[in-house]
Amino acid sequence: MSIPRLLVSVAVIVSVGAAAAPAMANFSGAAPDPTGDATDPRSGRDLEAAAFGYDRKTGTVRVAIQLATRPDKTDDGVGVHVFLAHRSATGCDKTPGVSVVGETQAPGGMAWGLQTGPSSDPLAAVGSADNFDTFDAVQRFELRDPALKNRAFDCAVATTTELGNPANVLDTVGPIVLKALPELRLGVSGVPTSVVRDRTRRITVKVTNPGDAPATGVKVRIGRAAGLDAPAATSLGTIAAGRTVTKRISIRLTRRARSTVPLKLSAATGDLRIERRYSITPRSRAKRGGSGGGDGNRGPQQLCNQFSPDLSGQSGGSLILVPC
Ligand SMILES: [Ca+2]
Repeated sequence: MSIPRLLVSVAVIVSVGAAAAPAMANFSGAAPDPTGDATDPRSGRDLEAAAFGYDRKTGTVRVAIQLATRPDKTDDGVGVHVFLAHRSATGCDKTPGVSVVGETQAPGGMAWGLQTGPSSDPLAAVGSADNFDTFDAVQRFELRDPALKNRAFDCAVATTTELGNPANVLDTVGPIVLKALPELRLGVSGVPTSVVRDRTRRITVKVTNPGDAPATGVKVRIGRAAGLDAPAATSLGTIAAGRTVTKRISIRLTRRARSTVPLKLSAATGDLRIERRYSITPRSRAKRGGSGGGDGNRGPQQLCNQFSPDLSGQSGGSLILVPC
């Protein structure tokens, strides 16, 4: 079956992203679930899909679940219970694991608990989370806490449960495997603020993968612009997690460069893309003593990917560009 798209406006996603750290999810996963298989046929009990993202560096868990219908405001709703943990021979049940519970009819009120040892142990940390979409067919919530950092959760499950009786599970999605993801950082140096026409300058690009999986087929691209002579794409191959690759790229402003020329550099692996933008002013002749145009062009803020879990595909989420 096709997985329904997440019905969340871009504006909402951006506002969440702007408040969050630039890191994307280091681990993510999504899965559909059949319609009509909940044990309670009433509105808003039936799960159709769930998506999870986990950023171990900031200790952020993002969740989106899709119900078959919008919860009915005239009834008491349903319990929502999701958890992220580690895989074992018996399922997604090995600690450390974090459990999040709430109700579809309780605005904002989600509670979470972190279990680091046997279930008989007290919870290692607890907290609350906001449900951004109470009463909606798609419900998203996010929790962030230092206690959730570096847990490397690798599986997740979402359930709906009878209100007041969480032992009565009405529908389940998962266990879903959370896949490790690469991440990219793009450093650029040597970009001149101005340059003599037809004189070649070399800039240095440094692409780092601070993520948890290899970044394959990494390419640095330079956007086309009138008067800019630069390679459209430079291949960097695979960058292992934690490694950096450096390349020098030659650029030149031609006679066609009339005024300020935009220089847009991006680095990409798969759907993951980051970019930096600069502008260079052409000059006709060199300043006294050299080719001029120092390396002081810092450009505007770097744009990075922000992860937002959604239900639109196998990756478990969408990547949007936000200021780092
Ligand atoms: Ca279902």
